[in-house]
Amino acid sequence: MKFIDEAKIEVHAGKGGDGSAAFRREKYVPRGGPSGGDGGRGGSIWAVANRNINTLIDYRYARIHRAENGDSGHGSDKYGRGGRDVELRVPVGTIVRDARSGELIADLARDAERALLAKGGQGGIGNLHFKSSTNRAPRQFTRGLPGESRQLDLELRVLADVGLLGLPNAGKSTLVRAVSSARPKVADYPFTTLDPSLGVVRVASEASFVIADIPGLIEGAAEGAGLGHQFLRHLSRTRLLLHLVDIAPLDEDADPARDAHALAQELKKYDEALYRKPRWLVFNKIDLAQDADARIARILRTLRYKGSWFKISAISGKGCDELCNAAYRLLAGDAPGKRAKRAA
Ligand SMILES: Nc1nc2c(ncn2[C@@H]2O[C@H](COP(=O)(O)OP(=O)(O)OP(=O)(O)O)[C@@H](O)[C@H]2O)c(=O)[nH]1
Ligand SMILES: [Mg+2]
Repeated sequence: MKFIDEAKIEVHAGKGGDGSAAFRREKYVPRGGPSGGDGGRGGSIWAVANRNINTLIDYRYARIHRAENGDSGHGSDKYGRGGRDVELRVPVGTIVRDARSGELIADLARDAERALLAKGGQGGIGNLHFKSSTNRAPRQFTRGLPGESRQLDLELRVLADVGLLGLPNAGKSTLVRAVSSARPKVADYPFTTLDPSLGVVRVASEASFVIADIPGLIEGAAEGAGLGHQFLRHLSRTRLLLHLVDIAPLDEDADPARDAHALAQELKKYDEALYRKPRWLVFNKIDLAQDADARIARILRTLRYKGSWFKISAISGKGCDELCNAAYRLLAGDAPGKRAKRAA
């Protein structure tokens, strides 16, 4: 599944500080020479690849990035301080282009790779550098130069980190709409989703992941029932599966526990490796059942399920943050067991 995560940003490097035109004023030194120092260089802006960042979504929140200006030079031979550089942390695999010309500026293929996006302006020259045998009291100095400014397009080819599984109508697309800006179609009939799509989920700054919405899976998919199970290949690179279970199915004779078991068996038939990935049960549509907790307890008991589970209402968003935070922690390698150990 080809999915390109994109962001448009603006970078403005710092201006160089002006050179200074000052003269030495000291007691007992009657005619002090020039003492104006140079201005500091403006801060530059860099992109730095970081393997802990998964998406470009932070750059849709923060579009404009500026580096500090350099300080002006001063008297007494003092040079201005340089502006601090800014480092923009981006996912490994990010491609940076000039938005106007389309020119490729950087292709950050490896962790910690750096690329200069906008160079800080050079500082001006102070009058102490203009001193010569013929001009002992120069008043010349130069101004700092402006920093580079650029409009940039960031691009990243992403793969899904988290995959959604569930019967048609379980609410997979609704969940993707609740937690990301992706807008897959939602409707109250089965097989609304025909093609997989991806959404970017942001749980905090520099903490995001990609979720895949796929068509509903039904019993017998391995034999071609429903849409078959070919689309499960889109989940092959995921690291976590969320199995959505509708606790209030329209068909009142439906048995969510039995269906959940059947669906897991379909997964196993398709690919053992996929079946063995971490998979959590997510009980959806809790807003529709007064006795949601009792229903959930019954399903857990019938399935003898001991893994992690969540209860949500994808339509109202209830419980979705907890689910996404937990998913992110697993992806970031911060499993609950590990955290307990660290705290101890
Ligand atoms: N009341 C309620 N309705 C929900 C909830 N989540 C989803 N729905 C409804 O359930 C129906 C199916 O939702 P979808 O998100 O299209 O389900 P899906 O799993 O993507 O379905 P397919 O694409 O057909 O596999 C829609 O009418 C949704 O509005 C929920 O938490 N509460
Ligand atoms: Mg759908």
